[in-house]
Amino acid sequence: MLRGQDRRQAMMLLGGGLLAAGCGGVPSARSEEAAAASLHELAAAKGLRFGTAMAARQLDDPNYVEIVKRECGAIVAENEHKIYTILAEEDEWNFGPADALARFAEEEVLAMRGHTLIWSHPRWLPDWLNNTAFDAQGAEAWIDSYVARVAGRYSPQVYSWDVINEAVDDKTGELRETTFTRAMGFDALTHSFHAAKEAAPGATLAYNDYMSWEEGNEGHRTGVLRLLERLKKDGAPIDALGIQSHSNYNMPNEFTAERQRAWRGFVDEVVGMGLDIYLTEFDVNDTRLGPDEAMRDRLIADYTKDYLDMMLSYPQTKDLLAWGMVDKDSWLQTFLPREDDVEKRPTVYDSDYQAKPMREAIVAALRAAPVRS
Ligand code: 9MR
Repeated sequence: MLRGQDRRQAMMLLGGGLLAAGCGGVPSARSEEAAAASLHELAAAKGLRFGTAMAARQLDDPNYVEIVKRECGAIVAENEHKIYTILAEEDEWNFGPADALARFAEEEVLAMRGHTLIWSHPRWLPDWLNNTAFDAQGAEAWIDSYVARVAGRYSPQVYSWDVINEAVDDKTGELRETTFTRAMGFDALTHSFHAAKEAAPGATLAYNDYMSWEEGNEGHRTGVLRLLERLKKDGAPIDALGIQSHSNYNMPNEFTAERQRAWRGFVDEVVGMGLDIYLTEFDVNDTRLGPDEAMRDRLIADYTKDYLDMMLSYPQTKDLLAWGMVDKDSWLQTFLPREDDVEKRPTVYDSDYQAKPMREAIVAALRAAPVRS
């Protein structure tokens, strides 16, 4: 079996040959092509990256590994780069799980994305850190040394970092308070970007958040725009907005024309600031749909196509990362549980590792996407 570079080159040739055969071909040749080419190859042909979140424990699941190797050009650590993993206790550094993912990415010639240097939300920072009372200088020094150690360790492998994650309160649109912002105010964010630039000068730097097209997200969207404007004004070296692309509350059949218009307005403002867009955590929640699998898969696939058509129509969109590739491992199985206890179907492959209609929708959206540089 081919591994790493050899495998990828072979796939390139295969993808290129099939693409060439597809030009002007009959419809059946086209669908064969769509079935044969990997999501990564289809994305790469448009100047995009396709990849997925991966947890270190999934390295022990040969079926998951096979899907990642077959379909993906990039991985992002699901939890392994978070402060609560790397530094759960003060001074007890734990790079083991992140290193394991980094090694896998290197062996398989997969690009590696970093998520996240500072999750700007006390719920996801370790208690010992929440309970540390910094003054401004102390907070700055802590950020400098943590970011240097983490981003430095994975530089230049990690091509892009979520420097700050979820700093905006989704209800009020205001900045969340953390031990860092208490000490430094907004400068805690700007400073983190500078620290990341210094530690990983070759990586693109993103602010990542879950504001979405859904009802009730207006304040969150406005807050994120305010935050991005301030980062730009203060000279933070920010390259992109990570749009997580979870749809948690409104169901896939509720992506209405009116919501699409409002959402497009938000994305227009973001690209108007000169930022790229990474779709960093794509999945689709089906909590309130009936249990019928075929019906759910169809609605999820339709939504996937509509959402990706819109987002990939922006040449600024560079990455499409799924938040997991197999249903049974999705965080959504336990988040907002279904009342009927039926398994959710939020990802590309079902729990028997079989591709679902969502995959065809991604193929169609990638094929329809304009080429970007
Ligand atoms: O999928 C992740 C889950 O395993 C973790 O328990 C959870 C808390 O760390 O984070 C999940 O991933 C989140 C991501 O880091 C940030 N955006 C929302 C994602 C889903 O909650």
